[in-house]
Amino acid sequence: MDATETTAALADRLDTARTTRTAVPSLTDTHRLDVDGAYAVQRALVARRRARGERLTGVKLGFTSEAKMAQMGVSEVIVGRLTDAMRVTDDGDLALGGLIHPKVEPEIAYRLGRDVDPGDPTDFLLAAVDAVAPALEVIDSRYRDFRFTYEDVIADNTSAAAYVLGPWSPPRDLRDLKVVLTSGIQETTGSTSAILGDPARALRALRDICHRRVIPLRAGDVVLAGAATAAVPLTAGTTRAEVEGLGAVTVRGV
Ligand code: OOG
Ligand code: MG
Repeated sequence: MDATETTAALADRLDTARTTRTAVPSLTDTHRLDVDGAYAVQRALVARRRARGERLTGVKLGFTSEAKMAQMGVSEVIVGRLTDAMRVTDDGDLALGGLIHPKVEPEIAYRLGRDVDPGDPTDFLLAAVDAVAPALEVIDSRYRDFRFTYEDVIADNTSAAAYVLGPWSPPRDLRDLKVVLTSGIQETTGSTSAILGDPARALRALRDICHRRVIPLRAGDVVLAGAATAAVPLTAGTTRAEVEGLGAVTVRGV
């Protein structure tokens, strides 16, 4: 197989894993995949979703916190794509039966008020943000037991499965805000400082990756800045994230 065929075959494997809810072994068990190759598989995977009518709604960052890096054994920020099919309304239901082994993380969402050129070093992403919100991200690795390499997880669109946005408010300093994730009787506490010291730094990292990976940043796009705590299993019932001063966001696993 040449590189293009391999990319298509690996994207098909991950696409089928998701649609049939069957986890697969790490791609890198059997294929040599570098970071460029991994983003090529991600593009092909997202293209399959778009071909079925899904619309891109934004981007997400992964591994922007120490807790996540430690939990997953990786050390560099990654980017994935969000689509309208992943969006769950605040306080809405999410069918657990449609997922493999979902986990949930508390996040911060930024909304872009205008297009940004990732190649222009004078165009600051933060300056384009017109609103911020508390968010929940549901991740659902298509790999068995969430076991993957850095390249694997990029190929798998960074485990993206669903996201929920709380109320938008005007942009503000988001450093050092307390974050509480409540799921059943389990409570996990963190801080927005866990996100690269300041979630605004995630935006800087994002612009660089989008430039390198030729990912456009458009007006209306949502940016998930990455988890503020380690992820916890998403179970039936209510999961809620509260970010100090920003409000709360809820999802119901059904
Ligand atoms: C990859 C996704 C990481 C985050 O917020 O750090 C991520 C994974 O942990 O499966 O979304
Ligand atoms: Mg996340």
